Amino acid sequence: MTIEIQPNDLLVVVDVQYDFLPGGSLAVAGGDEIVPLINTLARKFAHVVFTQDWHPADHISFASQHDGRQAFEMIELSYGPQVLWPDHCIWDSHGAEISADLDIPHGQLVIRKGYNREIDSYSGFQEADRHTPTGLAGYLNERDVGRLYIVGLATDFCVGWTAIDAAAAGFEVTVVEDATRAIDNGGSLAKAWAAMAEAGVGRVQSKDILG
Ligand code: VGL
Ligand code: ZN
Repeated sequence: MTIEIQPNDLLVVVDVQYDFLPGGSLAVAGGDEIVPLINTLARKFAHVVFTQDWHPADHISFASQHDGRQAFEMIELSYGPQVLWPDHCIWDSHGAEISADLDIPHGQLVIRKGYNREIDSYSGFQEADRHTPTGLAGYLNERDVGRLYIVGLATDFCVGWTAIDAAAAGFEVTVVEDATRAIDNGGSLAKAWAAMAEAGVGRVQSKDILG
């Protein structure tokens, strides 16, 4: 059965930025493969918004800021465990730009996240302290949107956390699995799908929407 996208449904395109694409500093395997599919899906939606990972050069999530630490190690920060990343999506750098291969002229909003030096933000809704809002829920509520569909990078970090926070904010939310790609570091992908299922996040394939 094909899902009928309604006029007030909204597509969230998460972090399709050069640093997460092949050649980028935190490249997600196959990240470029989803771009044409996202373009096709976006034509079904009257409403599309983007998230953009947007860090200062000395961001606390960068391994380079922690003596003797390597990328992909875990550390404990004031708000809990944090994966250390290679420097990525430094504001105003090429790597932070949203891919020009996205062809979504009707996109309506770009919400930036991760700009506070001391707090990471995978989610488009709330920073990793689980407290500081980005404003996206307020924006969506004020616009009276319907269901949310989420695509982009990476399934197990920014897509997953955005989906879970969208559900917590009261939205009916579905991830389009084949329009995402994962980092999958230390079992993170399986963990993310379990957490999304627990939160009531739907999981479909693009053919369920495109027919
Ligand atoms: C992301 C790690 C660090 C993502 C962002 O977009 O999934 N992952 N920053
Ligand atoms: Zn980041």
